[in-house]
Amino acid sequence: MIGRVRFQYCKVIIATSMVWMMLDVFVLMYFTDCTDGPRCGPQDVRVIKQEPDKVKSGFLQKIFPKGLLSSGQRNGPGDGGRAVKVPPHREAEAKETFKINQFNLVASDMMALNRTLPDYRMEECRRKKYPPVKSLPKTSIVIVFHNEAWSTLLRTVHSIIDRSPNELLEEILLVDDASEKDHLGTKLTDYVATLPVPVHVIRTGARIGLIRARLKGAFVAKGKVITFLDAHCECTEGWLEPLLSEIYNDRTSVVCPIIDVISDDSFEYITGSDMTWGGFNWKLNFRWYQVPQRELDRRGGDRSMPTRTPTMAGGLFAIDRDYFYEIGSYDEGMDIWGGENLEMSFRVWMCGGKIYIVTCSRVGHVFRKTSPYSWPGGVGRIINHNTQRIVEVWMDEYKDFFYRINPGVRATEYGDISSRKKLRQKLNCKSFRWYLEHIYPESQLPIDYHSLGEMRHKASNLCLDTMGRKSGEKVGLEHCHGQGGNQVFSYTSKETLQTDDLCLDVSSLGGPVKLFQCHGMGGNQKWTYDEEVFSLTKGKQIMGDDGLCVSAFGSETKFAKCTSSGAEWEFIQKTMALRHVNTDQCLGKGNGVPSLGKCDGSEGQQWTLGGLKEI
Ligand code: LR7
Ligand code: MN
Repeated sequence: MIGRVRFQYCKVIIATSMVWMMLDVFVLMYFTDCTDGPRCGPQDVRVIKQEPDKVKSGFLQKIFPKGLLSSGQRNGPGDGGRAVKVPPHREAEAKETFKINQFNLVASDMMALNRTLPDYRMEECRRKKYPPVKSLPKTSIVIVFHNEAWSTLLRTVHSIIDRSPNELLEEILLVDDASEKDHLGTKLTDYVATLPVPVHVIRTGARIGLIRARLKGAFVAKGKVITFLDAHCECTEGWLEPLLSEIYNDRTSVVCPIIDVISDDSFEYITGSDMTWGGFNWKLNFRWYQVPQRELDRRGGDRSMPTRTPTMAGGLFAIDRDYFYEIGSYDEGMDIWGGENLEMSFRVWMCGGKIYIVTCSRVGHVFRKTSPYSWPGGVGRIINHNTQRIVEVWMDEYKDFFYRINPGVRATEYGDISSRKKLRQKLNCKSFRWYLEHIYPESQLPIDYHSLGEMRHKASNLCLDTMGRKSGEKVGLEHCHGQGGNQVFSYTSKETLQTDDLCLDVSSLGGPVKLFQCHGMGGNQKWTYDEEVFSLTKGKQIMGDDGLCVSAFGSETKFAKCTSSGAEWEFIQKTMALRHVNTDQCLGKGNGVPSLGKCDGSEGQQWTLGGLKEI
């Protein structure tokens, strides 16, 4: 209610102070006690002195909502993207209200709805010339939300209006997914009616989840392009033009900004790296990984060029509206949250489109550690339901890999997928293998693999176990439980021993065997398994498939024509040893933990790999 009153107060003031000379007085009045007093509360858009000629020409009234004027240098909480310091007497309140949205609501409410942010773009981006605004396509911006806080939602909206050429904004569509907060009712509709670009609130009625809510927004969107944003974002200077100009150049490009981090605790704006792209792990969770050299080379080392990304985070992207429908919009069968980003990523790449991270466009997003809202039917049910719809429609034979890792997922129903399968056929999409080979060869999901299952140590009959540890930590040995999970490893065709996106890694002779993020470059993560060992004794000749025989040339062995007097070999054994290539040592057990030692062919260095197959 206070907010509403304050807003009225602003309107009254502005109505009587349209003459620019009076603005000075207004500024003073408004700022005097703005440390932590009632005027600095949640709905505060602070006012500072404007350039007189712009005010006279009505510029401000066009750019900012009636009565809410702001620009230039300011020094309030959070301005300049700085961290907000919650005063000591409000710390308890901040802690208490954190759980409402899973971010520091007090900090967010202390900041201006149009706080200032520096221009974070790299130099080359600021110099870049884009097509003139009049030739770029206009965009509708679709923001879906369920119980979003007032200040984060409106800060998203203000940042769009303040930092986009308004000629490019067709409209902003706020899709309310059955929120239960008073401030998102008529207060919101009244507020947005005062904004200088068309902002419409669409109500879904019942809770339909973010995927179907976005579809509702897209359905009424009039812009040539649709830009989707989460409801707790801040767009920075020049964010929109680079996105739209990529689509202008190629309507089958789906484009994302760099997603910077707005701290969930202090609301500090922290720039993200332009050297990461989107991937996914074995559970099909979206993950950020380092952009590989291959992609840097493709861009000729120019970091201001868009990065081709295998997947997108999902919340922030722009797409040509007609193309959005041509390529199959979203899977309407997906519930509440999750999976739609990978589904769209696979679909776009496999069916002829592209996905880019446009490194000249930066938008901040409040990253949260947990989700604040309810999950009807349970988180597990929803995620498993959505994930299976991806796996079943898009992943071909790789679905077996997924189910072997995540057998529990199968217990959840996933509904009817026939229309999505038909879509894939109609669009004549390529295979998932093609996607892995051509778009994502660095994938953590091995394109080919020799084994997938437990790694059992012969002498002790124990199994290699991650112990739930993370990158940089040691791997363990435990009783084999046969339940998969922490004991599932794959020996891949890249010769890594891998579990999810972690690889067995040894960095020094005799050093500990650790888990490390797989880097795909061999090195400390390269292992051979079960190299055959022969010895030259009396015995049989060994003939290969091609009719040639193993022969000895000095200390080397080669295939050569079989002769009656040829070398005779005895096959000793399959070594079953795992040899770490860089150190030329074999994996065994020392002090109860996996460790490397000189390869000696003993039982202590023999391993059986579960799910071994020929590839
Ligand atoms: O039932 C719901 N109805 C909704 O309208 C649940 C959510 N929502 C809204 C919600 O209010 C928010 O505005 O949907 C939006 C996204 O929900 P978040 O903020 O809880 O999602 P997230 O940021 O944790 O998750 C990321 O993955 C999601 C998978 O479904 C979506 O694609 C999100 O848009 C996406 N966010 C981003 O890509 C931002 C960068 C995060 C990363 C990595
Ligand atoms: Mn989000």
